[in-house]
Amino acid sequence: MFREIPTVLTSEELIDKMFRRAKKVEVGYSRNRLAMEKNLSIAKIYTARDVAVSTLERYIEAFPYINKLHPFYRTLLDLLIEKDRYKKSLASLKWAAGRIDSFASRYASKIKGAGKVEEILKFRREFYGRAASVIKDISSELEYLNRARDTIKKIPSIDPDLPSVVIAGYPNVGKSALVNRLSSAKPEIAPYPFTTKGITVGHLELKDMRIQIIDTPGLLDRPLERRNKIEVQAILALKYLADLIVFLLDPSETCGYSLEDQMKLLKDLKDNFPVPILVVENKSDINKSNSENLKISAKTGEGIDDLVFRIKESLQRVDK
Ligand SMILES: Nc1nc2c(ncn2[C@@H]2O[C@H](COP(=O)(O)OP(=O)(O)OP(=O)(O)O)[C@@H](O)[C@H]2O)c(=O)[nH]1
Ligand SMILES: [Mg+2]
Repeated sequence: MFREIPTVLTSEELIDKMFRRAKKVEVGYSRNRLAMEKNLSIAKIYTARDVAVSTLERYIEAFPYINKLHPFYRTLLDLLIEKDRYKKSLASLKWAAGRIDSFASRYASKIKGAGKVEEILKFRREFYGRAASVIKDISSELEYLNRARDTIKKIPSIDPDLPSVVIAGYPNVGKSALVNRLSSAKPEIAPYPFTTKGITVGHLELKDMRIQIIDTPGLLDRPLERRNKIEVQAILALKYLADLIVFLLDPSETCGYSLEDQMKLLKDLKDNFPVPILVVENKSDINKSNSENLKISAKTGEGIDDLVFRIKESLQRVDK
């Protein structure tokens, strides 16, 4: 959803683009040299204005309006960009477009009233100079927005409005295996700030429901206390996305973590996520505990139907 933001030109590139287009403008021949020069200059000015204004407006349109975003995205953006600077930069683009537009009208009417060709050319040059200087005035804002664009593009493209299940649990308990097992198509990796791996999004297609299954490698796989503040917030942003957390335990401990440590992580998530948590034991093919928890094997498929039933049941209770 954030992929469509165009590259933001530097002020030099934008000025260059403006003049290059204006240079190409031609008008029909007229015997009246003065009238012809006027038409030509006005057409050039309007072309330059159109290039500048439409480019700037395209940027303003393309950058997301943070306050209107889904809270999941809003939280991530708040962490990733300086919100005030972002808003000010977009406002200054709007200001620049307005300035250039009004210079264009003013100089076009000056040209209309001009009595000599030299005057026309002088006004045209003056317009160019002023338009270029307006764009130079916003050069740091343009550069900042281009950096913000790179950051925004790293935000995962997931549909926050689909019912979503987030899979949590220590490394190697079988989270990815489960997402693969549940997803009809190949899960896609969406970049996520603060992890190198990104999060994986698969879809569980049921007759009457499409459910997003999200694997979060490196995020919900160890206690929050071992994270810095920003990372914690980025992790907690997942609460806006998750309608249900499936917490995977590996009672076989072949994952390399004791069941005791795994239970500690579960408690940590319970304390921090105001989201229903379904505890599921994986690897039932090699180890079965005598607990009440749902038991599955992501490897053999045992218990998966029950799990799907439980997920569906839990999601139907939430109103989306
Ligand atoms: N026997 C058995 N092995 C399993 C099962 N599910 C996963 N595994 C194995 O456990 C190992 C880890 O599985 P992954 O799905 O990569 O685990 P993960 O939780 O995604 O691990 P990270 O991405 O590192 O957090 C792999 O070797 C899997 O083949 C299962 O149900 N039974
Ligand atoms: Mg994994």
